[in-house]
Amino acid sequence: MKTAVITGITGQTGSYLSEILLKEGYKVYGLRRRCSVFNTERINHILEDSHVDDSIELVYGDLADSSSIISLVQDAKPDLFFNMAAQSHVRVSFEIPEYTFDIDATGVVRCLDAIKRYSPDTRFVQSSTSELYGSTSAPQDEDTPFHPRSPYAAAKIAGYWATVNYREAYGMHASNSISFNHESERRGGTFVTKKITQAAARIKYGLQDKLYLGNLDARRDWSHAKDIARAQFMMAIADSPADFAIGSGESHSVKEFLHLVFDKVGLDVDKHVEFDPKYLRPSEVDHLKCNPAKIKAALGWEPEYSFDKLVEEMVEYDLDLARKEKLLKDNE
Ligand code: NAP
Ligand code: G4F
Repeated sequence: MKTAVITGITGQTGSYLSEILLKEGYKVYGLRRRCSVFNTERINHILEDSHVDDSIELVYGDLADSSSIISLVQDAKPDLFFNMAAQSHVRVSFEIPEYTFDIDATGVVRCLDAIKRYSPDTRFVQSSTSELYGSTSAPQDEDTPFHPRSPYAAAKIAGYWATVNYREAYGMHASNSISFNHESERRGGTFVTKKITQAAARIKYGLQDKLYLGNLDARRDWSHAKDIARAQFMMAIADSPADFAIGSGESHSVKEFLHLVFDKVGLDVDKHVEFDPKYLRPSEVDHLKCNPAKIKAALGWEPEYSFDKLVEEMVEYDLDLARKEKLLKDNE
C-alpha cells in the first residue's frame, strides 16, 4: 500500500490534503502535537470514517523533537512526506521569533535529514510561502527575488533553501510549494478572512456588535485551501522535483474582502468595524499576487474555486454556525 506522512495534519491545509491522499488510496500517517484539549476538530470526520480500515494513523510528535520525526520516518518509510506543520501566524512570529525559527526553519531540516538518512526515496514537499517575497513588487513567480518582512518569512526562507539544498546535494525528490494565501471554512479564527466571516455572521445574529481590524490596505492572492492541497499532491507525484508558485493570479485588498462579506450578509461596515493598532505589524507585506503560469504549464493545475465562491462558502458556513449558537443561547 502507498503511504504518506503529513505533519500539521490537524491544521487547515493538512486536513484537506489528508482527504486527497485517502481518496488516492494512500495510508496516511499524521504527526500531531500533544495538546491539553482535543485538537483533531478538522479531521474528526475522517478519523471516524477510517476507524474500520486504519487508513489513517495519528502519531504524537513535534517538529521541535527530532526523535519523533526520525521514528516516524523509520517506521513508515513513506512514499510521500508533506511538511505542513508550522508556527504559521505572521504577526505572532514577531512575538515568538526564536520559537518560530526552531519550528519553521530548523524543523524543516529535521524532516529532510531524517528522510535522507532513513528513507532517501521518500518524496518531500515543503509548505513554503508567498511571504518570502515580502516587499518585492507584484506579480510574483518562481524567478522573483525574495525579501522577507517578518521572523516567520525569514524562518520559512531557510526552510525553502534547505529543501533546495537537499535536492541538489543528495538528489532527493524535494520540492517547495510557494503557496499564496489560502483559506476555507476550516481557516484558523485569527487570520483576517476567517476573523471577518465569523464576526459578520455573529453580528448578523446579534451575538457581537464590533469587529476590530488592523491594516485594510494590504492586498493578498486568496485561494481555496482545497485547490492548494491538490497542487501540493500533484507536485509530490510529478516525475521531477521542482519549486512552484501556487495561487489564483488575482489579488484583493483586505478592505475589498471585508466589504464583500458585509454586503453578502447585509451589514454596514461603518457601523460595526473599528481600527485597532494592535493588529498592525512592525513591518508589513503590501501586495502579493501570484503568477501561476509554471504550475499550470508543467502539471496542468487549475484552481476550481473563484474568489467569490471561496468567500460565499466561508460566509455560508459561519452563518450556519452563528444560527446554531443563537439557537442554543435562546434556549439556555
Ligand atoms: P495551520 O492551520 O496553522 O496549521 C498548522 C499545523 O501545524 C497544525 O496542525 C499545528 O498543530 C501544526 N504545528 C504547529 N506547530 C507545530 C510543531 N511544533 N510541531 C508539530 N506540528 C505543529 O496552517 P495552514 O493554514 O494549514 O498552513 C499549512 C502550512 O502551509 C504551514 O506550514 C503554513 O506556514 C504554510 N502556508 C500557509 C498558507 C496559508 O495561507 N494558509 C500560505 C503559505 C504557506 P495544532 O493543530 O496542534 O496547532
Ligand atoms: O490573514 P493574515 O494574518 O495572513 P498573512 O499575514 O498574509 O499570512 C498568511 O498567509 C501567508 C501566505 O502569504 C502564510 F504564509 C501565513 O502562514 C498565513 O497563512 O493577514 C492578512 C493581511 C495582513 O496584511 C494583515 O496585516 O490582513 C491584515 N490584517 C488586518 N487586520 C489582519 C488584521 N490580519 C490579521 N490576522 N488580523 C487582523 O485583525
